[in-house]
Amino acid sequence: MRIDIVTIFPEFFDVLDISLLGKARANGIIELGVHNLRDFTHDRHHTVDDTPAGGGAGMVMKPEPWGEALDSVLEDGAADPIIIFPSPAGVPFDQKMARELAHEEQIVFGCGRYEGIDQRVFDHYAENGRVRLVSLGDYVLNGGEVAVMAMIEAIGRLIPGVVGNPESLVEESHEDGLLEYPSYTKPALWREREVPPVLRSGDHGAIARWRREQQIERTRRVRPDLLPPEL
Ligand code: 6GU
Repeated sequence: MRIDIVTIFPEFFDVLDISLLGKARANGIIELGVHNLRDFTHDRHHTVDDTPAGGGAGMVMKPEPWGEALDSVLEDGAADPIIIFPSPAGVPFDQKMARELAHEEQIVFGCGRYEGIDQRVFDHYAENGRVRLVSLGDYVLNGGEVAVMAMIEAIGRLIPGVVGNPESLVEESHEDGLLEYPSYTKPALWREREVPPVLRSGDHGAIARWRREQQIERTRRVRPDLLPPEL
């Protein structure tokens, strides 16, 4: 998969050199390009924003640098890229979307700052390709960079070969629509708290049933909105 990021803070993404994603890049599974929006300006001050049409507070990102940056990134990219703009006004990002995006050949992330990007940028690229506004949740971040980091981590670990043991992807929160069950390791007794005896029983059927009950109980308690109607 090829991932391109357009941002005014390219250093933000230096951390993608490390950990699981860094290894995936070294192995050639993920190809990453980080592009500075200011490189696509032509004035002395590398201006990327201007006052909002119609008045009001804050600044809006100008369309011209975005047009040049995105054209350049799309020029030598995949046949059918998807462009994602992180935005609190977008559709909610979830595990299902992460799974779908893990199959893309090229994802381009456009990180907005200030009060947003001139609407014509979205409209222009949506006319000839796939454009999505995507939100991490119902709160406001100063810019899209942190949101894009989260999305790249969620998508990247679902690409075959990125996570060493694919089985570890199966039994985790949201994969089967429920929250994950609690995990324990040795020692059997720690600070007067013991590992639930069923997990030490060797009875795999009983363990599977206990874990399932724990998933349902936990989901009902903290995320009743996720609970399927039959539960
Ligand atoms: Cl994707 N972007 C910004 N700027 N704020 C957010 C968000 C995204 N998701 C939640 N808040």
